[in-house]
Amino acid sequence: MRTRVGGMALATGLAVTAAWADLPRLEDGRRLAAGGGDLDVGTYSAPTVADWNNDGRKDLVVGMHEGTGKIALFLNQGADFAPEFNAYTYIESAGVDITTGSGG
Ligand SMILES: [Ca+2]
Repeated sequence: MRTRVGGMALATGLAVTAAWADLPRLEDGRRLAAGGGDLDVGTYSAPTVADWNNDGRKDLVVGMHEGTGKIALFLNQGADFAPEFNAYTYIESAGVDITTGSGG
C-alpha cells in the first residue's frame, strides 16, 4: 500500500515537470523606442501586434486612452526580433481618425 501511494506521488511530479517544460521562456523586458525616445502611448493603452501593411514585419497598433481614444499605428522599420519604430500615425477611415472613446 505504501509503495502505491509513493508511486502515485512520483507520477504526479513527473506530469507537472512535463507541463512546465512546454511553457515558453521569457527574457527580461526592455523598453521600445520610437522617434528617438522611449515609445510612450500613455496609460490604459491597448497594444496589439499585427503586420498592418503586409511587408512581413510586425507592426504595433495601439488603442490610446488618454484624451483622444484614437488608434495609433507604429510601422516597424526593423525586424521582428529587433523592431524599430518612428513616430506614429493615427488610423483613419474615409480620411477621419478613428476614435473608440476614451472610456472616462
Ligand atoms: Ca508591417
